[in-house]
Amino acid sequence: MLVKLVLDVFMIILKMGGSILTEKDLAEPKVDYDNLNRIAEEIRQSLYAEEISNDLIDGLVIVHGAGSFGHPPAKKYQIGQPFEMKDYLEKRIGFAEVQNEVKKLNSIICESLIEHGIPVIAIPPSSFITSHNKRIYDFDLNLIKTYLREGFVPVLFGDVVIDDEVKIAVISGDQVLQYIAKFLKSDRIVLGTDVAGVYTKNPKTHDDAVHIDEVNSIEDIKFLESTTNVDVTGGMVGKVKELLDLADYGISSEIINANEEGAIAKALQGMEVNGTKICRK
Ligand code: ATP
Ligand code: IP8
Repeated sequence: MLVKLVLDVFMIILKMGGSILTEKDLAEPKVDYDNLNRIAEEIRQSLYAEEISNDLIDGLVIVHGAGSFGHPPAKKYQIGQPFEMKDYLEKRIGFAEVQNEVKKLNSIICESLIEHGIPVIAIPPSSFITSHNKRIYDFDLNLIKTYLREGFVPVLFGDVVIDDEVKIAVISGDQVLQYIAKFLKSDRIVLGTDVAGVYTKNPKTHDDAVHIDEVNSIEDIKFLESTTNVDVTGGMVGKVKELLDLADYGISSEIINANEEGAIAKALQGMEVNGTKICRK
């Protein structure tokens, strides 16, 4: 049975997708500053909105994706794929490169959030999380709890980690979110990406894609293709699988379109926003 580790705070996790914060289809790392600064402003407004209790600031965790900073090098070096020991040096260089890139993105994101008056503290997963066969198994949440108690907003992200089976692995921001949400029992989980949730097909490439309002089981998404060939962590399908896993613990989440001005602010404040809800029936 899960024990709620953070007590008596209304806890929200916001994932800002790499598709919205970066130009993800590019092979070169590129930040979308317009989106980043707009979303930072929406977060600021939500944290300090009069109708919202000040307690909110005690309970916000931000997770972001790797976008065009992390996915291209992770793909180039095939981090997480089996390899021979003679290739380990090259793999370690790849690991270092990916970590350095996601750190750069994290630094840019944190800079914008700080400029908008949000007291963020970056907590890089590679510095304290390890995995077993690409799934997180060692993740000490105490530091996150401590920062939350002190009124900070912890910022984590998709990163590379040491794995006891495949030696080095990529863990998505969605997996990080899922783990935190599960063990800290989050009250609201919002994932902002560049489409309004899940469709029957990729809405960016198929005009006939139909929106899915609610996903309750893996059966609902079995026909979906993987995102783009850039994403090393399963794209939209990988995201929904993580969220269904979370739904098994009675925790529901919503994927929304962060391109829509005001959508993140509304979702953080608990208002209705177009998107896809992931929950068990
Ligand atoms: P990151 O993983 O870098 O944080 P993200 O969380 O923003 O990125 P992606 O994993 O890139 O999100 O998933 C969103 C993308 O999934 C959209 O840009 C969309 O084009 C693509 N996609 C593919 N198939 C579908 C589908 N059936 N429904 C919705 N989006 C889809
Ligand atoms: O962008 C991927 O995390 P995501 C992390 O949340 C890396 O899928 C390092 C590519």
